[in-house]
Amino acid sequence: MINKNKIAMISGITGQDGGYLAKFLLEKGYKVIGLYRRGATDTFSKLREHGILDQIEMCDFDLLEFSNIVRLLKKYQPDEFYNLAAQSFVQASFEEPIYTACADGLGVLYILEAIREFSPNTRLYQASTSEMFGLVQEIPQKETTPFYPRSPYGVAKLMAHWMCVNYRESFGIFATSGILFNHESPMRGKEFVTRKITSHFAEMVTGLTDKPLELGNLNAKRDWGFAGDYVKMMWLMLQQDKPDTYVIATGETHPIRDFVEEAGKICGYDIKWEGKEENEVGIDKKTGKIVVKVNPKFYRPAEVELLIGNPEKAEKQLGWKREVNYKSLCRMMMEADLKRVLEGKL
Ligand code: G4F
Repeated sequence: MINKNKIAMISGITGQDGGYLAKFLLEKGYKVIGLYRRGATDTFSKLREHGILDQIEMCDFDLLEFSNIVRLLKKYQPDEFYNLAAQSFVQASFEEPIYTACADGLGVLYILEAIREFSPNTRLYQASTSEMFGLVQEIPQKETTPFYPRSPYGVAKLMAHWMCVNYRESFGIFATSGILFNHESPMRGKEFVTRKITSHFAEMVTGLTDKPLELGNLNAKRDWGFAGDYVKMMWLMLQQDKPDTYVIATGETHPIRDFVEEAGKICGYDIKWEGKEENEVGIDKKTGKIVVKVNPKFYRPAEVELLIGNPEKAEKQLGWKREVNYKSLCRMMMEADLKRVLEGKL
């Protein structure tokens, strides 16, 4: 309980990271102000599942409403502001590029301006992303790797990242940018590939569906960590003497098909692959049943083929080490979805 009187404001609190971070900060004694967008499809279910909803003061918030951001900052003068709000689904950003650019790019500038004018002592954590590396210019990617985003989402996030750097250098605002690689958990939305896989397999193996799982590019590689580990880094970054930029990653990468096989194994499927590209299928060797099928509908106009991060700076400077590895993460997610199916809560 070292931070009894500190106030943390978390935008995007209803998302995966918001729940883990709020829980972590409440345990540290923070007063947590949760900002959420009224009408967002994702409501309070994750906060309820964490058992913390009644401990958070919830406020309406919209990244595109400057006056609303100003009022909140003036009223609470938070010690720490974690900006986790965003249109965070890469594929959707190709269909909603303007909204994505406004929310994920301009929205962060609104927050920075509001901090600069009305709450200059607030420390900002900006949720940056490995999507900014896109067509990677170096392997593995670190803080100094040149950026090459491959989606409107990545471009918008890059604008936000550079705004943080600029406000740091120009106005002395404590704006820290955490370049987080993919981070997953049982609280991940089902539109993201890992959770799409575990939720579908849970339904398939329990007989709730007999349809194969339909996926896009099986060969893209991701560096997947556990969201519960990564939120601790967000906090650590704001406890430093100076704002900075940090890569948070595991340093391991796996293709999507590997995660499919791993999750499948936990459900008793032994998957072999047949066919090529859009005709590829995954067949359970024991039953001969097709359990996975490629559907080009899920291909992206421009793909990020490979992500693998180098977390050395964060490990050294922040003294951080992840606790959950790839296989345990996959098992944790698969088992959580199997349990949800059995309890009728998927
Ligand atoms: O799970 P994804 O949708 O995550 P993506 O695009 O890597 O983005 C996530 O991580 C970023 C950090 O690097 C965050 F900034 C971002 O907000 C988000 O959290 O897709 C992962 C990979 C892609 O290569 C995609 O093409 O999986 C491939 N994939 C193949 N089939 C699929 C599917 N992705 C989804 N969502 N659905 C599929 O059916």
